[in-house]
Amino acid sequence: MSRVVVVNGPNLNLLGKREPEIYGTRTLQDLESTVRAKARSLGIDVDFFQSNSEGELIEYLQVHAPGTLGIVINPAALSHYSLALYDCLQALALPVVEVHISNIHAREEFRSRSVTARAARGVIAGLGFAGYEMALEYLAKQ
Ligand code: CA2
Repeated sequence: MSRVVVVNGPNLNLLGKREPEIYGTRTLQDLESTVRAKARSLGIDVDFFQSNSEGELIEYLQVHAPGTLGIVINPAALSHYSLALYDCLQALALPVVEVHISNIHAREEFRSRSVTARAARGVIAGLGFAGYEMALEYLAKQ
C-alpha cells in the first residue's frame, strides 16, 4: 500500500499542554489519531514520528522516507534555521508538504522565514490540524 511519512519537530510533544491559545487544546496523540483516520479514508498508510532532536529527525527521514509517496513535515522551530534538515529534505527528492499549526506570518518576524520550506512543494500554515489532513490529500494524489 502507498505510504506517507508524517514528521513533527521539537516541542510538538507539548501540544495541548502549553500555549493553547496558539496551538489549541488537542494533544500530539490527538494529532496522530486525526492523521491516521485521514490516511485510512484515503487508503494510504502512514508512519508518524515526533522528536525533539534534529539528528533523530534526519535519521528517521533518511531511513523511512525513501519509497514513500512523500513527506508531511512540521519542522517546528527547525524551520527557521536548520540547513541540515533542509539538506536532508532536498537529498530525499520526494514531494514535501511543510505544515505549521499556527500562521507563522502573523507572529514574530523570525517565524516568517522558513529555510526548510525551500525544499517543499508547498506550505500550509495557520489551519491547525486540518493542514496535515490537506497535506495528506495532496500526497495521496501523487
Ligand atoms: O505553528 C507551528 O506549527 C510551528 O511550527 C510550531 C513551532 C514554532 O517554533 C514554529 O514557529 C511554528 C513550535 C512548536 C512548539 O509547540 C508547542 C506546542 C504546544 C505548547 C508549546 C509549544
